[in-house]
Amino acid sequence: MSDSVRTGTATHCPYCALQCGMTVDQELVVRPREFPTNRGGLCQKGWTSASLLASDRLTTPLLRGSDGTLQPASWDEALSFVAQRIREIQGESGPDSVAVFGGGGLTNEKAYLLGKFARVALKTSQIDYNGRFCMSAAAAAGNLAFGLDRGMPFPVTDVDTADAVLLAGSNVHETMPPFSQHLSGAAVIVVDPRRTPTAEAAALHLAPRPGTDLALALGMLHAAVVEGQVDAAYVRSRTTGFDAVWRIAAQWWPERAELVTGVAAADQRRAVRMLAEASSAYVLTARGTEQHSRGTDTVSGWINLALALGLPGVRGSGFGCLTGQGNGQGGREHGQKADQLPGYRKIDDPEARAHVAGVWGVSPAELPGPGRSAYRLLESLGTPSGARGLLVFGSNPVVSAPRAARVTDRLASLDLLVVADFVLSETALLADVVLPVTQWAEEDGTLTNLEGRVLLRQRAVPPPEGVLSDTDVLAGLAVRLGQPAERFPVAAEEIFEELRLASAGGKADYSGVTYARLRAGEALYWPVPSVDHPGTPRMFLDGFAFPDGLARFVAVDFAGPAEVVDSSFPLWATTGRVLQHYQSGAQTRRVPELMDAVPEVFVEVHPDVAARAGLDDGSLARVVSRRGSVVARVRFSPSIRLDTVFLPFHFPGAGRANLITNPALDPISEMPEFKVCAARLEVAS
Ligand SMILES: Nc1nc2c(c(=O)[nH]1)N[C@H]1C(S)=C(S)[C@@H](COP(=O)(O)OP(=O)(O)OC[C@H]3O[C@@H](n4cnc5c(=O)[nH]c(N)nc54)[C@H](O)[C@@H]3O)O[C@H]1N2
Ligand SMILES: Nc1nc2c(c(=O)[nH]1)N[C@H]1C(S)=C(S)[C@@H](COP(=O)(O)OP(=O)(O)OC[C@H]3O[C@@H](n4cnc5c(=O)[nH]c(N)nc54)[C@H](O)[C@@H]3O)O[C@H]1N2
Ligand code: SF4
Ligand SMILES: [Mo]
Repeated sequence: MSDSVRTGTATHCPYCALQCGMTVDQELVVRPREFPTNRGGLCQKGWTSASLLASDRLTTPLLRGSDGTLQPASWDEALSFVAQRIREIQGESGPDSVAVFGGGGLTNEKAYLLGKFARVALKTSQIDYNGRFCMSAAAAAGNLAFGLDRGMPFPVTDVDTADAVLLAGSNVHETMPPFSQHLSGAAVIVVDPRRTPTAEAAALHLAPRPGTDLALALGMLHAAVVEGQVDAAYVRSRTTGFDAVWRIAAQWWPERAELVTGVAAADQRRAVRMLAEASSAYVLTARGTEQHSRGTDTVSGWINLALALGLPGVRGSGFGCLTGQGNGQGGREHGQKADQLPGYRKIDDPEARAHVAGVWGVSPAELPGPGRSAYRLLESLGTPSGARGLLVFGSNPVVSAPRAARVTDRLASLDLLVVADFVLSETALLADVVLPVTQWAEEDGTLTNLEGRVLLRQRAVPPPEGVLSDTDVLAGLAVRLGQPAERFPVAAEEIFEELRLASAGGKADYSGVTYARLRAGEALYWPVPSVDHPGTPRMFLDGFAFPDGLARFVAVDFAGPAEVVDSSFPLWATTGRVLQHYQSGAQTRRVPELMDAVPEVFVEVHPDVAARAGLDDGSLARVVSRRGSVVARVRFSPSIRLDTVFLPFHFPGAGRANLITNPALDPISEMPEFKVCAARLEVAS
């Protein structure tokens, strides 16, 4: 037996952005591996991740037949059919009549090739991806304040030595369990309306009303100023714009913030003191604080607090956003976003267009401009101004998009829906063509984890017969659409070589990253502008990414959620995750151990609130919003706020939390308001 057979191939988990190190062997046994983010730990999803390699997956293309059912087809039939329909639709209605929807789970190579496929082979501007639903608000706020967006601009292991960490809207104990190791030395402050396992383990739990985090951040900034905790020398030498921010925060004395948020003024002051008195402190945000119709402003509020305390760009302290999907960071850098080209370049910047067009061998004028952001793209499908055809790679919007009933209706109205996936997801079930693709352990590719480190996920096992990689699919379609084959390489390393050139000189510069360096185990954090550059584990130590090197305070004020509660909808509903399920659940609902642990959707509700609605623990509730309703099992939670209920969004059909969510969009990032809507509880009949 060779060594690699016995110990398995070193690779990384298919799920979240922590990208825990693991090995996978020929028997499909997963073992944790020592890696800085997980230090030999894995969560239950990681341990069971090989299950889908063996069972309940697609191994043949499917075409919808004349009887309306999905029928097996050959690859040539399926790809030729798709190409033919694309030609017909675009011939009638123009290039933008075919759209593309990508995902933050795709490798860098796939995300890059998908963006190129859309702009060059389809010539469509209509491409966006599920990352818009994920960290887009934090990315926008990071760009505004620091001139650049790298979720954590420092290695995860830097947090190990922190004295205090504020987690705003993050439930890391369930969403990235091994990350908790990095918090063990710190006094942790958790901001979450629910008493999650993360809040339970914290030194201080602040439980604001959903959608009021910005008022809390303003109250805390006020407290910092009044109690003399602002780092005046830092504010003077490393930032600009404090005065305008203070003019707003001056009106947010903690007692006023308490009225809005429900967080005691004394606790606000205590939290600020903990951060200010720590010699090493971090403020980290996640989806709880970001997925709001004022998500960017809210993150700006936390950044303003961090800047006032002198944390960002200082060794041993900092501000960061905990990116979520496996390649949530890389997925937003290489051009599957409506307004971007590779290297985190803007698609409307003439220099960026000229550079990327040069790498692609086309003229800059041929590249389309910016398209619609994710929800707008989905909502416009099948309407007179929207696309008639859609290709989905790496997302399951029937379950995960806001106002899911409307989105499902739009998808059903398409003339062509193509879904590449390895399982028959709820979105694939609606498709005209389903293309079965290889999975993580069956292919090579790079991902960029939550700390901006580029990782090589290596092929560990051969794919089953009948499946192709996403890159084969894109190349197969591109050639059938008249593109030269050499323009659409399929081998990951070959695509990466092109990505290096395309990203060179951009903000996210990968030109110095090579597979050889990654195979040799080098820890490469972008930017890596040349092959002899060591990478950039810590950004901003010498200055922020603006010509003057100064960070920007951004003047923001609290506005509250996009809808209000009233006598018909008296509660705030919020949504999120449980440990055992991943996202839309397309993958984890197919893993028996995970389904045994959490088999169905539930609604967390305070027993007193449930009683008032006539609901018992374990009974079925209908949670109703102004957009629809979801049926969920009642789970009593004596620690949740009396005005708040919580639902996980991992379940299909009538259990979709997104049947009730509000698609109100943040004007800056176009992030939907997943984390708060007005609702009521009824007994489900
Ligand atoms: N088990 C599991 N792990 C995952 C994932 C998964 O699906 N399952 N997905 C991955 C991905 S893509 C992501 S983006 C991350 C997400 O990771 P997290 O952001 O940690 O996950 P969420 O559960 O969406 O939201 C976190 C918390 O926000 C709270 N919250 C709700 N409303 C508010 C509010 O108004 N203010 C504040 N401060 N908090 C609020 C919720 O109660 C919840 O506990 O997880 C990654 N890891
Ligand atoms: N109510 C509510 N809704 C939410 C959220 C919330 O907190 N509350 N969170 C939002 C967030 S943060 C996110 S990230 C989204 C995620 O939601 P989705 O975009 O639906 O994410 P997944 O469920 O991971 O869907 C990925 C799909 O692609 C497939 N897939 C995985 N890898 C590949 C690949 O390499 N190639 C191809 N072709 N397919 C692949 C999987 O099998 C799965 O079917 O949900 C958002 N929706
Ligand atoms: S924490 Fe994330 S990367 Fe690690 S094992 Fe769990 S899902 Fe996989
Ligand atoms: Mo996410």
